[in-house]
Amino acid sequence: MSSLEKTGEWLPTACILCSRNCGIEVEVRGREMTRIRGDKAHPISTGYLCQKAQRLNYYQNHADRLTSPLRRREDGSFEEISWETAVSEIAARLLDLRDRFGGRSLAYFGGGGQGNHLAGPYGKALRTAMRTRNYYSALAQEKTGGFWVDGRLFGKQNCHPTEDVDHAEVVVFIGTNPWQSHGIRNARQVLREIHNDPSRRMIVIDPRRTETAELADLHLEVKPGADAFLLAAILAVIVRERREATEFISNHTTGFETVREELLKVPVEAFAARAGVAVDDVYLAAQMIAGAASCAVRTDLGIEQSLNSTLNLYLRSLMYLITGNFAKPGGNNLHTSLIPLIGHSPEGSNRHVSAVNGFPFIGNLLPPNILPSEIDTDHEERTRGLVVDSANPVVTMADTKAYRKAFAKLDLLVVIDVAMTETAELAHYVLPAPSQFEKWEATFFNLEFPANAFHLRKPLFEPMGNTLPEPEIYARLVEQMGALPKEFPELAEAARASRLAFAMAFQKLLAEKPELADYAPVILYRTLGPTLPEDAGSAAFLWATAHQFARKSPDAVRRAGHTGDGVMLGENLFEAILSSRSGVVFSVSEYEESWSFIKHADGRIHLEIPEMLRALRELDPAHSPELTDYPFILVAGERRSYNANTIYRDPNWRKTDPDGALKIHPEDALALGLIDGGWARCESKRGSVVVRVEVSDSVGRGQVTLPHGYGMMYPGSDGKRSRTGAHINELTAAEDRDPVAGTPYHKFIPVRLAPIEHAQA
Ligand SMILES: Nc1nc2c(c(=O)[nH]1)N[C@H]1C(S)=C(S)[C@@H](COP(=O)(O)OP(=O)(O)OC[C@H]3O[C@@H](n4cnc5c(=O)[nH]c(N)nc54)[C@H](O)[C@@H]3O)O[C@H]1N2
Ligand SMILES: Nc1nc2c(c(=O)[nH]1)N[C@H]1C(S)=C(S)[C@@H](COP(=O)(O)OP(=O)(O)OC[C@H]3O[C@@H](n4cnc5c(=O)[nH]c(N)nc54)[C@H](O)[C@@H]3O)O[C@H]1N2
Ligand code: SF4
Ligand SMILES: [Mo]
Repeated sequence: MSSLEKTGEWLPTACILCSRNCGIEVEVRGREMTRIRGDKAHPISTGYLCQKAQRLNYYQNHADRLTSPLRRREDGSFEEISWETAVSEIAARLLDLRDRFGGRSLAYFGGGGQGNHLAGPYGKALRTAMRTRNYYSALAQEKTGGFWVDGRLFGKQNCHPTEDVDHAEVVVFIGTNPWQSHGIRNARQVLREIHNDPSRRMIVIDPRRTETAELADLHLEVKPGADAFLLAAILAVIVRERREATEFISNHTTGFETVREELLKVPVEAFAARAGVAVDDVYLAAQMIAGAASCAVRTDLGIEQSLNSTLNLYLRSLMYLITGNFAKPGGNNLHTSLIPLIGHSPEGSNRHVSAVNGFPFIGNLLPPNILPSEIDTDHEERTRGLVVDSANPVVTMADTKAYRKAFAKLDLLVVIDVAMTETAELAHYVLPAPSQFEKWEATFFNLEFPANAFHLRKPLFEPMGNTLPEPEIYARLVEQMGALPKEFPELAEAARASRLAFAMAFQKLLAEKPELADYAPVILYRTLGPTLPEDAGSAAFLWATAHQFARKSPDAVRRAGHTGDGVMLGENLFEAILSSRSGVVFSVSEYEESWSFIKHADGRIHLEIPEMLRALRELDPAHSPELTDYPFILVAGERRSYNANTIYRDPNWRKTDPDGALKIHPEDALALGLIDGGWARCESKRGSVVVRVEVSDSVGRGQVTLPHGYGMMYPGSDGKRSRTGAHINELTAAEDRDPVAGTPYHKFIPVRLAPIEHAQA
């Protein structure tokens, strides 16, 4: 691939820092990414990018890149080993644990971050060989409450509604700051468009006066953690004033009467007061939402990672559903997926719960908040072996202390990463992967509607050092574990002959040996893979994916401009995915098609969720959390201009906010004797961190905020490793989580603060 080592050429790829994955073009010189600009040919981002993407060379080239498989010695140091040794030893230890303690003793974490999901299906093959379902990921510390609600409303947890912000008259942002975090297409551009258009309105529900809130027509400064009260009050006003969409409700839903009765019991004034919002503003919001020709509701961590998380997400769904803003332009719509991001876990089955806590899977995932207690126990089915890929849970998941303690008890910890992370440092084996610009990659964030796109990215550089792409690592492990033969000569031969011959041979194999279906990605990689151009073998499974999708949704594929009859439509879709360097629209839906994505047998939306209505009944406006010892509410994890999860390790990528300062209201700072630029100790019931102070009136009294994505170790010019900024998950506790989804209460961490001298800091 030395032809990739070009000088001064602009090459298309995508930004890997958030789920938008904006198309970018990179000027490449040697192994450096020298300049970066938006790619106008990308079908969704059309040239947009934000300031974080400009710095991607700090991800590509830094001191912590891994270049060789490593094995930990007794004394904790690492030695370089060959891939053959690594694969055979790991496979043997996985088999040993599996066969002695059962597949349930093994677990898997991650499998893809903000930019890399192409290895996902291969990771699934490894889980099949491990005979485990235990699958933890960052999604299950934010989105699973919503998935659970969607499962009840629409029939399956992977019925995923997406908000059509582009066409909405009124947009409601709850607990999200898209100006910084994005989450919606070309956020800054779109937010300005809404702000400047007199016929459109924006409502923001956020305790902080964020950049997004500054652009809003109505900013409801809810008290931290009190969203359930506010959302219930808004819904109550809508039904009290009979502003619900009567015809939509009777034609398309069930259970409304029960929901309505519960909402009518909501004491609007008391709930508004508890939420800290003027009653008039509650009425105004209800009128704006119910009176709009169309309304899209977009939510994120501000309500997902706070008190009443799953209830909040249910109430936000009712907001667009009872007002009839579903399956229409400017509403929330179910969308197609070329590759679904998650699956569906049946409720009430004892096979779909964790071994120790009995915690139910949602969307096939378990919440990271329970993992330490699944390991650190005497339970006979405790987790003993763990494979982590593309995640740094020791820094990023709630309760670092519990994680470190639990990980020390593992019989086997394998980490696959591009960098020496805090989690990798605890591993028995560390397996190095090429960066996302050194291999074929893609994400499965294909969540758009009506036009949905997929971007298969071609590598810009040769792989660094002795790294192997994840698909190769997983294929070798699965083969070494004896789950699959190393060769399928007949398939390989058919692949060399023609795609049609291959299709027939592949179908014949799966018909004869259906048990191989879970290993299909590996089989395709080994057989069809070598026939694909430009070493794109790891994308081979997309051939089967494209065919399945075209069979299921031929009209949507044709509307996206792909042609061909029968199998040729799938074949052409695959070719388009493989050859389009800037991404391709794979489906264009009609708005009414949202109805066909509902999975309830009656085709209706089931509005009544008894557990949620009970949680609503139990909301007590007279009761507030006890805050005597820890009087401040810390938002542990704010998105800012210069944080991007833990994807950048070199702190020099930041242009501002080098320490990730704690924002505090001027009067609170004054009362505590904290000064702007000074230092403070921030202490929760679980731990304490030292923070830089930034006095800011964008936060309310009693609330303070810290960014996430700090607190990692990185070597300075003298080679000594030091920490940048506060490691906020030293403050969080695993047990502070939502009862339904297990998502953490990161936006509601009671803390106390005290000034300290710089020397101490
Ligand atoms: N710059 C940047 N962008 C990112 C990322 C990054 O690291 N940096 N990470 C990406 C990832 S992984 C994700 S999941 C998204 C998350 O994106 P967001 O959820 O939009 O980001 P946050 O800043 O964590 O939280 C959003 C808002 O919740 C508000 N909030 C806090 N407490 C409450 C509350 O009690 N109620 C309400 N209603 N709001 C509250 C905060 O003030 C904040 O403005 O961002 C993505 N984009
Ligand atoms: N307190 C608190 N904690 C938080 C948050 C918060 O707001 N507050 N935010 C949470 C959220 S929403 C999220 S999504 C998580 C994110 O946390 P994680 O899921 O742990 O993921 P990332 O920080 O995105 O980084 C993933 C890892 O992927 C590695 N990586 C990058 N490219 C590749 C690759 O090509 N292959 C492999 N194998 N590895 C690669 C990086 O080096 C890094 O170690 O953090 C969560 N943690
Ligand atoms: S919004 Fe910014 S961080 Fe997110 S993908 Fe686009 S350029 Fe990257
Ligand atoms: Mo996230």
